[in-house]
Amino acid sequence: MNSYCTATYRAFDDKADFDKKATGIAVGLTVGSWTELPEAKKKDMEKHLGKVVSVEVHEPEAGAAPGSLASLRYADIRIAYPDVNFSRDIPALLVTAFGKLSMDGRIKLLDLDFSDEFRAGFRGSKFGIDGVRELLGVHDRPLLMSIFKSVVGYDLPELREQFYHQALGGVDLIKDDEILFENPLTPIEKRVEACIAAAKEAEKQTGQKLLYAANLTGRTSQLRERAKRAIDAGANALLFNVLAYGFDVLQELAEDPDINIPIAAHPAFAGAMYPALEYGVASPLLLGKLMRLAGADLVLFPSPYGSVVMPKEETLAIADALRADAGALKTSFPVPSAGIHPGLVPWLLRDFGLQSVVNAGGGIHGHPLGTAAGGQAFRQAIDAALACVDLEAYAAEPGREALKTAIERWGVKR
Ligand code: 1AE
Repeated sequence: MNSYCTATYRAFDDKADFDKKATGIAVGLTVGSWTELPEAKKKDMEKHLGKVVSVEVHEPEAGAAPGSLASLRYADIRIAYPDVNFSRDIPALLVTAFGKLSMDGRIKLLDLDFSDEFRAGFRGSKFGIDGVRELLGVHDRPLLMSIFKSVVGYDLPELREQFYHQALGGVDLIKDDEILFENPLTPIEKRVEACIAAAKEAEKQTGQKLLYAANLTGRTSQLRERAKRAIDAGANALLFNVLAYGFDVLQELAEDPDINIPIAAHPAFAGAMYPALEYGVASPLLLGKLMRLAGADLVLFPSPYGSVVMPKEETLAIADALRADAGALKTSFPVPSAGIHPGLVPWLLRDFGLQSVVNAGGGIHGHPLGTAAGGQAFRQAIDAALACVDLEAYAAEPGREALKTAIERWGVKR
């Protein structure tokens, strides 16, 4: 029996016959032409033919705000593509379902439903939420991640110092800034050696384990060897700019038996793909489903209330795609990020729950009492939110100067 992967599109057009358009897509992206084929050939080609599953037309609503979705004429179209047409890899599926079509008028790819057969070709992440928690020994609260800031042009002792202060604040993970590339001052192996040494020193004081996600960069052909050298130097996690390289490169790294450490996916470049209403790829597919399928253990994306924002329903849909049941695929940690400060923590917990990572750069380094206090303020904010205690009331108690000062600096979102 044939199995199919199903794509959902939103196509916009003021006049089009959407049923005809859907048939054109289903035929055009599979067998190319149908009506002209001789009957005998049709029998052979049937198993390769795309099928229109549904077409739901939405007419513009009177009085809708100009430019809003409701003001536009569009159709949600579902097309099933036979698995027999493409190999078991993300590039093949993307080119089938949204290759040429992505350039053909006002159309956005909303979703892809993978057949069991297609999904069986993927191992997903090696660690997932449970595996990362196991490495850290933390099971009862959201994790806290800190981001290096001011890294370009700095040398190893300077990065080590910055790392040490972040570690002292009680964070669980520290990630490189995504713009720190291979460079003579702080090549990845040297960076890893220096930062892991700082992590061990900090652990003596905090008693806390820590993962350092070192940014894996450079030419694709060199990534595997570079990752292995970083691991030999002590690396215990990696950061990867997935969209600049492609999902398949992430999959190669995640499946490599010698790269046995978690991979955090950075969303850099995603803004070129998801925000337009009428074009591109919807963010829950781009940063949720596909990241998880390709093997990300943690996925960063903009939050609904920081400095770089994304509509809340999209952020929740990304988190859902990373954690929903997906057969044998492990879950991935949602990491809503950008402009996060302690006053947002109750919102982050309410919206993303325990199985998420609170992540901040400026919200830690910019703490008036220093970077370590920045981490401590977040840990205190997490404790308060878990106890369902008002942040300001919690901060007013003795020993909570870090949180109190952070609230003075950034406020509390109400
Ligand atoms: C969505 C990615 C966020 C990110 O990578 C980053 O560096 C955030 O920094 P802050 O927390 O906004 O300073």
